[in-house]
Amino acid sequence: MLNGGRKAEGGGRKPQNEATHGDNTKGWQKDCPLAPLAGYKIKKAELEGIYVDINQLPAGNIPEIALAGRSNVGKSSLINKICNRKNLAKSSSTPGKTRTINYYLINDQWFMVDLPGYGYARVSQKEKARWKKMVEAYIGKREQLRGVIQLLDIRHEPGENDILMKDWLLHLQIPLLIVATKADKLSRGARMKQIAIIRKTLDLPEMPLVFSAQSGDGVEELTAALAELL
Ligand SMILES: Nc1nc2c(ncn2[C@@H]2O[C@H](COP(=O)(O)OP(=O)(O)O)[C@@H](O)[C@H]2O)c(=O)[nH]1
Ligand SMILES: [Mg+2]
Repeated sequence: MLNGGRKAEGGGRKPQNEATHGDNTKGWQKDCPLAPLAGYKIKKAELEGIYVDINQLPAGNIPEIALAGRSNVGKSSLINKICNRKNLAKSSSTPGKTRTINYYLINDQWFMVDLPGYGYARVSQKEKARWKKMVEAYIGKREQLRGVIQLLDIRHEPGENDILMKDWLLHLQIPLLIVATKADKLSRGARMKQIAIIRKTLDLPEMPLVFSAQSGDGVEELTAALAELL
């Protein structure tokens, strides 16, 4: 997990008083930090709302984890997979259409936030500007934000927007997890090669999490990482 050099606890926007994994895990966490997280399960997921205006986002202090990435990178598919649901998040065959922020309430505890995808060529400058304003305002100001999952297609070298997004998140010291999606599309050898390219292009100190919504690779690791972010 990248966090701009910041220690995992303290600092940033993380509240000091909340234990989202249930009080019974507190003792565990002290002695063996990963033990309770490895078993974290998403048991309940529901669409909470679809927003076009960040001024209308839910009030209150429910923690949020946002998903960022290019259109078509596999955000909706990832949500469906880790929530074990077929059509919770609409996977669109016309990428770039949705410029909304979609909120999913997970385990009645936290929100997974599907941000509109960037970098889709066939939208107008005006649309792009609107996207930029909305996502910048969300990531820059949202107090409830605990971390961002940035998705990259494992087959492609990260683009300019991917690099800008990652640098910006680090700059803001927002905990960041990079996930390489669509792993099933490559052989094992090709995966390793692409992961090396992604690491180099984004200057990552660690491996991205390798994920496939088709095969289920990486689901448990990702779920544990989400729990850790909260
Ligand atoms: N083979 C494969 N296809 C995927 C995977 N994830 C997404 N896709 C496909 O990629 C396309 C875009 O996925 P979607 O989840 O809608 O991307 P989004 O625009 O980021 O929400 C769809 O046709 C998906 O079926 C994956 O892990 N493996
Ligand atoms: Mg989507």
